[in-house]
Amino acid sequence: MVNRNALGAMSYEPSYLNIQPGDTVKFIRTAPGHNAAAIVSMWPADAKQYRGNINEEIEMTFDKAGIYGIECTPHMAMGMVMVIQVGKKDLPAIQAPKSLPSRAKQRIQTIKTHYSQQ
Ligand SMILES: [Cu+2]
Repeated sequence: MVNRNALGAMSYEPSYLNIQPGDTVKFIRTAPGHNAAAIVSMWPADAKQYRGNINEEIEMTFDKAGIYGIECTPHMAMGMVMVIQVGKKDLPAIQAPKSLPSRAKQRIQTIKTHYSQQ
């Protein structure tokens, strides 16, 4: 959770992870005032949802393949979101729900472009 990176202000570094079922991700606080929580509308319906408190270095374990959106609750409207893809890397499959704030949708598009080039 950082205040700025290559993708812009208020970001996760990295903003995209491709991991395998059973992997655990720990969110590290490098700047204060952020959290990491499930974007409910961008989360597999039957997967465990997590909601970290502000400044909490939460660990999330992903047992099911799928696409998981993570939000910083206070900065979601500023576009502070990231995507974890469990299973095969498939950036075109990532779709931002229409209900997300516009800057969050823009960030997800930026993530898809940025991480397709890696
Ligand atoms: Cu934040």
